[in-house]
Amino acid sequence: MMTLYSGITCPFSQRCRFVLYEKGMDFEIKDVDIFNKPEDLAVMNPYNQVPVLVERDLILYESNIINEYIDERFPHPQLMPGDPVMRGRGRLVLHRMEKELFSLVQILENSETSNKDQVKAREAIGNGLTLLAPSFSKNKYILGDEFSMIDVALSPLLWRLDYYDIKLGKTAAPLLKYAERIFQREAFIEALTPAEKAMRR
Ligand SMILES: N[C@@H](CCC(=O)N[C@@H](CS)C(=O)NCC(=O)O)C(=O)O
Repeated sequence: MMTLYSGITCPFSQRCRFVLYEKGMDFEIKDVDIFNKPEDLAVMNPYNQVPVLVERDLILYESNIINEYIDERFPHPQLMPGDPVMRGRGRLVLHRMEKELFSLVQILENSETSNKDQVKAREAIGNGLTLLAPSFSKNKYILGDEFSMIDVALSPLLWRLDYYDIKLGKTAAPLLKYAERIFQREAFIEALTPAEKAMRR
């Protein structure tokens, strides 16, 4: 059985919990307090971070790498596109998402970053998401008509917009509608921790 070491408010861990519930197989989630990390976390992950996935002698870290493994190990429903061209595009979008949005999320998650950096990060995330918003007028999901791993990867940020105090432009309505579509998925709801549920009322 797979075991996921997961932070109860960690957006990266939420991605992996979401995929585990989408697959509907047996797994175990171990909650990790990131302010009081267990000693074995640094043994499993040289960056000493969650999420970490353990399955027998396999230990994986990095949320997107964990999620691709789960997707290949349990192919139904398939969350990475089956077609190599679309899969290539999907990976590129994931890469850009990490570089342009989630590097800023990490600034907001790190209590040691300066207030000035946090303000700048909030503003840049708001602008980036507002630019992305019009594409959801024509597309149901990020890659088109099909829900995919790329939607999984973005969803923890969308869930935290109010919690992070991120302001979106007036043209962001299609993005918010898209976010609600993701939030209604059974697996999304099941994957939320009580602390994450409390982030939105
Ligand atoms: N790029 C990593 C980021 C993981 C990450 O930043 N985890 C945070 C919690 S949200 C963590 O473990 N922080 C504790 C620390 O860095 O000491 C991923 O995608 O898994």
